[in-house]
Amino acid sequence: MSDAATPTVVLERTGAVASIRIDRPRALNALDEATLRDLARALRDVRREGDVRCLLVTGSGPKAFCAGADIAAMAEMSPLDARAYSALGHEVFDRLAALDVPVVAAVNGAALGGGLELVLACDLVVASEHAKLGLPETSLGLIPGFGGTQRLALRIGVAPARELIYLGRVIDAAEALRIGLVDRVVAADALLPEATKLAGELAGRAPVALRAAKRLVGAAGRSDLASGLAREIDAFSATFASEDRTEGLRAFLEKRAPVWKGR
Ligand code: CO8
Repeated sequence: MSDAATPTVVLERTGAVASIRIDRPRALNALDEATLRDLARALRDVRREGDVRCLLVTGSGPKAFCAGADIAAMAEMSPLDARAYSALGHEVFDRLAALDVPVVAAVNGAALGGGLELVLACDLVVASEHAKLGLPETSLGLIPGFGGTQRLALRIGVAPARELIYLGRVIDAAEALRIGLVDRVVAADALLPEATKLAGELAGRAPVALRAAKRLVGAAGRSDLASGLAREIDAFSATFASEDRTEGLRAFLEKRAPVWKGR
């Protein structure tokens, strides 16, 4: 459990990159209610800071990114309690997915159940070669309850999502890379440097353009193609009202690096 004196989520900032670390290593960073609330607070703080241009999400300790929802807590829950817990997880992960900056997950170990659902709410995923990923809820007589039935299918397709969820299969990083569940796999000691480098690269790119790209790509496949393409025309023309596009095109023509303002 966490309390005000011992928060289970650590928020740090290096330049334009904020990082959130789930810090409950004795329970393999499992997401009890207090940890979900600490995560919600950290996300609120990231939004309030205003000038964050990329967020990195990781877990404390060598073993786990996050071992999922708290199994001990769930053992005591009524269906009503479970509904509230599931809704809280959805609310927090929806807020993470809706952040208007790119989010990079650095998966340092097991990302299981709610832990993988946390990964699925992020934009890009860098995994340690030791990472294990899966939605094993059906092995516990449950189903994924923090968005996994939808976001896994959206990320890797319905057929491979069926196999992982129905069988509760836990896969290694190499297989996760092969099926498109993670984007990069690196040696364990290179994980944070690589993920931080990627976050820095994203933070250095045009914020207005990335914000629009994130919104549009995130909506792909969730509405009909014609509506998505129409939204792209709207967003494309809207970037022409930004200082960033004036700067980006001018910097290209002047053969210099652009200086983004984020507006
Ligand atoms: N919740 C609470 N505690 C946990 C969890 C968890 N999810 N996972 C591990 N722990 C605890 C263990 O109980 C243990 O505590 P203790 O030392 O007090 O006995 C400690 O962390 C270390 O764990 P292990 O000894 O098991 O470590 P191993 O290295 O042997 O194994 C594993 C690591 C493989 C990650 C193993 O711990 C494991 O399988 N954990 C469970 C993974 C899992 O099934 N996750 C899915 C949970 S269900 C879920 O996420 C549903 C999401 C939607 C919820 C909707 C709300 C209703």
